[in-house]
Amino acid sequence: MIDQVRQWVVDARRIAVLTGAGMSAESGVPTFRDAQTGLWARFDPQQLATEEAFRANPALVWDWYAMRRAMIAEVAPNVGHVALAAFAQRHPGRLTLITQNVDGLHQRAGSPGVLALHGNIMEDRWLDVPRTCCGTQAPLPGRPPKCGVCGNLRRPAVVWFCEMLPEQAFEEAERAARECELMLVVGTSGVVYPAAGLARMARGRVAILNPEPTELDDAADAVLSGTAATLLPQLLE
Ligand code: BV8
Repeated sequence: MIDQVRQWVVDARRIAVLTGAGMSAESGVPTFRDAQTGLWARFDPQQLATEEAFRANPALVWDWYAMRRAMIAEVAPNVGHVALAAFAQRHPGRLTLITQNVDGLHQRAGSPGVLALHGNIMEDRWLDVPRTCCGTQAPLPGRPPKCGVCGNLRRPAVVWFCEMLPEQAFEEAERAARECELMLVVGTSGVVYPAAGLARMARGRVAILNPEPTELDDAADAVLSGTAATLLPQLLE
């Protein structure tokens, strides 16, 4: 089956790639649903990754992100990230990379034009926007940092549950799905929408790369049972 998918890669002029947390597992970043190390196991992202939780307990949610930021700062892109970046550099304009991941590892590996649907955990922004005052004053240090004039809080620049995805990025991702001849779906359980829905929008063939079954397997033309760092270098060499 991998030889078949490799031929699909060779033949496809437009390739879309949708990645999830499993893409970064071999870099040492826990996935959300891995029972042993996954963040779902130790924290309930349904509770923590929401504006409601942040407003209710800003320090707790800020600390959760600070712990994740520190962990991500210690890791590096794996050979799967590097294979995607190298392919995009060898074939400009042929591969569109769409990620649900907030760890920035695709960008650090050198992938161009990454469509980061859920934002970037290493950046933050003001909680209350649009801003009406104190635009000049730097936020006061704290957990989370806050504005000394109006009390506005800094928050991670990620998309929380029940928040809209960045409009332009998602529009470009939908277009890439609808125009592609091949979509590689790598390291995602296919549970979180609307990102997972892109795999069902794909015009072309869909190949899933995952060591476990996913919620999207029924939409696939091929399911490769394996890891991102093992399969991607073989498919994209
Ligand atoms: C929204 C940032 C409109 C924060 C994240 C239908 C339509 C629209 C919305 C919904 C819908 N149904 C439900 C919803 C609501 C909700 C949702 O999808 N809920 C789920 C839980 C049911 N969606 C939303 O709220 C989205 N917004 O819809 O806006 C709207 C507005 C108002 C009201 C309603 C709707 C926003 C979703 C974004 C949430 N933010 N991240 C943060 O990180 O703190 S999502 C989070 O989950 C991460 O980004 C993660 O990437 C993502 C998805 O999970 P996966 O990537 O798939 O990771 P997972 O752990 O699940 O799986 C890992 C996989 O890797 C496994 O399959 C494993 O086998 C595999 N694996 C392991 N090792 C490897 C591997 N694969 C390869 N190699 C390996 N080595």
